[in-house]
Amino acid sequence: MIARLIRSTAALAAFLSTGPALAAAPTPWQMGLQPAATPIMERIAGFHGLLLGIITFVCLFVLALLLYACWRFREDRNPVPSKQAHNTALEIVWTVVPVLILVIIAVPSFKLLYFQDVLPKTELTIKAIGKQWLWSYEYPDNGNFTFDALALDDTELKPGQLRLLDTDNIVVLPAKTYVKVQVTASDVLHSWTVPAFGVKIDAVPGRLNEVWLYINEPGTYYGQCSELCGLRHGFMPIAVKAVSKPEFEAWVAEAQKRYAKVGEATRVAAFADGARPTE
Ligand SMILES: [Cu+2]
Repeated sequence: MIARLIRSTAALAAFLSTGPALAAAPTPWQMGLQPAATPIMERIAGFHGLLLGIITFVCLFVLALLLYACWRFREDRNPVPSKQAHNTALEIVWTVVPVLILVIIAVPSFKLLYFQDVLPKTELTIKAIGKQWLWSYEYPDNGNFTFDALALDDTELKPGQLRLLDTDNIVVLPAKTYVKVQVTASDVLHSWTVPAFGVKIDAVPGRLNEVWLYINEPGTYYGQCSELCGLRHGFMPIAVKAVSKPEFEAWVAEAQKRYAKVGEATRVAAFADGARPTE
């Protein structure tokens, strides 16, 4: 137990000392949500805090009532039970108070829902396509190149790379930019999910879903397919690297040379030897 505590404290210290260019990934013994990297996630975290406050208050209040009733109406203190079955005032209160609590929750909830749903004017569009079991990405605004991002095998991991989270090709996006992510699938349902972005959107074959991102700070952010999609569902991670705009332009110039255009036969350099992952 103490060893666990020390380990988790060390993990937390290591995590906190990574500075602003943080890797938003799950950490051992993590409590709570990953640090928010977008305005959407900041609001989700705030709303989560509000709900946690309300539910804590409700639970403590009900517990206190139960304990009081057990003590106040125990047999030796209250030998003759009351026959009363109705109390109009009390019934109005216990109907109206929960309704008020729901209204207090509903207002910020709907505001957040529309904040997520209504796309602001975006400066860049990318497309994520879920496939069994990898993600393909397209950059239609930057020369329409495309690449696949596959999970790294345990033997391929370099120091610092995260098992089941890092991919062979990484999605690079500019920070401090409004980005539209179009999400679809080519076979079954998948879900493009990055917790630090507050994004979880289904990838549905034959349908184009949209979500927007504004990544506050450069860093590497991780997520995973979050719709049970088959045998290797747990092996199609999402790795997004947010960089400054000049760095993004430099990466685009290089990516245009390295990756195929949409519609061309895909160059699969990483698997030139035919060693596709076993399915
Ligand atoms: Cu999937």
